[in-house]
Amino acid sequence: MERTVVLIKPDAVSKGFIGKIIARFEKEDFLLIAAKFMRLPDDLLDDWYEHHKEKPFFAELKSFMISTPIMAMLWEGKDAIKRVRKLCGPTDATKAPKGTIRGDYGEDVQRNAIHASEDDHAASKEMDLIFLPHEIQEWKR
Ligand code: IDP
Ligand code: MG
Repeated sequence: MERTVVLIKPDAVSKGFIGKIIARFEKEDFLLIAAKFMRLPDDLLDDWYEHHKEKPFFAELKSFMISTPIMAMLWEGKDAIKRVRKLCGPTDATKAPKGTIRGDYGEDVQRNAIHASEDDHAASKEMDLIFLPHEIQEWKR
């Protein structure tokens, strides 16, 4: 079983889409193993978006990400990383097909409703940045 980190971002949180987005994952039989409604610390965001730190939109991206609490979750399932990325759709919500989470709930390339770990390496880094071991539910399968 694979684990992946999902954040419901401030645009979707402020529009009341948390429940609708969670339902998408439950419908695909992913299991929720950890969750926190939290405001992300500034230094965590520097680490999280390290790959964008030289980009002109970096400061704006960070201020967007701290504008409200986010819903951070750890979802478990078969091929979770790839399958969850597929459910999210492409980064630019204006280009994301309807039926994907970004296509249905996102606004644009920045305010795109959701984050999901890109690969194995990102998933384990992001899991460690947000969750302590005792906050993770180990289901017997
Ligand atoms: P991803 O979220 O689809 O993995 P990344 O390229 O890793 O896409 O970018 C991380 C986040 O940075 C995006 O989800 C989006 O919120 C923001 N972002 C990416 N590209 C741009 C841009 O060109 N302008 C503004 N924000 C961007
Ligand atoms: Mg990414």
